Amino acid sequence: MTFRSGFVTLVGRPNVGKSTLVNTIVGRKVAIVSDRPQTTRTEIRGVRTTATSQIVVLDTPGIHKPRTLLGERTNQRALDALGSVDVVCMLIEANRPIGPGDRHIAALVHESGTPSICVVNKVDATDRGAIIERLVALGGPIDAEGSLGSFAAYVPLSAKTGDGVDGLIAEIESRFDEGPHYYPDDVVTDQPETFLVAELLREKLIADARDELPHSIAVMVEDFEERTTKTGDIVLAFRCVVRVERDSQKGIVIGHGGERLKAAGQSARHELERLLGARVHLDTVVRVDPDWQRRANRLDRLGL
Ligand SMILES: Nc1nc2c(ncn2[C@@H]2O[C@H](COP(=O)(O)OP(=O)(O)OP(=O)(O)O)[C@@H](O)[C@H]2O)c(=O)[nH]1
Ligand SMILES: [Mg+2]
Repeated sequence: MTFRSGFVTLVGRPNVGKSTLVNTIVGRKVAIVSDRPQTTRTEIRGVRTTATSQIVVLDTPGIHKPRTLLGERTNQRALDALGSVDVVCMLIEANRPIGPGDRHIAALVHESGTPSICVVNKVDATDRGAIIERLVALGGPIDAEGSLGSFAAYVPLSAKTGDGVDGLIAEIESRFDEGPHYYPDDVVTDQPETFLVAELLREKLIADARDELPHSIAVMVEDFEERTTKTGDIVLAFRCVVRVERDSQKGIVIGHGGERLKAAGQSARHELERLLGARVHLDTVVRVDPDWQRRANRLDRLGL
């Protein structure tokens, strides 16, 4: 039997569900998710391997009108991931009208010349009639309202419930040629552990954050150590630095008596212990660093 493999990029506006879909395709959480736009800031690879195929799926930052250097860089990362892959999946939301942002991204996808699939996500959040109407409009004349130009396939699904995801996987695999194992069978992501730790802590910190705060937070692991306890248990200890842009934000992140930061840290730790299969210790400090989003040297240091 032939083994098929290849690379697929997920693109779309912020918040359409790209990271959720990556996690569902891979079957493990590799990318953080939030209901705030512009959560993903770097390209993240997820890997799904079966007996007959390997899909390397690239999660990208949502493409948006940039207001900071960080925004410019994240957009560029998404654009870079459009070429040099076998398939591009453009995600839109079933429960929201198509807007200028979607049309802009669709034009970029078509320009790339890469075989493309239009994924209509969040079908669980709207009714069947609306989904069918959306699909009919998408397949209509290219310049008609509701069309995004011509895609090789249209797949309605729910990244959240998994409904329809097998259909997308089949569409992707059918466009792959015979190929190698790009990653060993047990690998699900290319990210180092320290990146996952920083991202999960950021996810917990932005989960109940309001207004601009989610955008102002950056998390980095500055130090890592593997310790053995007296009883012989291994503990993975990470020193995390949370950056915010203003003093007032520092207070909000830490919370009254440190409660908020503690709760976020605990929640991240529990999830990390499950994912890494080891005991985890997080040691976290919060620093104010005005304009970290606008300064190239800061972004370089943060790997952003
Ligand atoms: N109802 C519903 N919600 C979903 C679905 N997929 C994702 N979401 C929600 O949509 C929000 C955004 O999901 P993400 O996966 O973070 O979106 P994203 O496209 O990666 O966003 P950026 O990283 O900001 O570009 C979260 O609140 C998800 O829980 C879905 O199939 N159904
Ligand atoms: Mg994302």
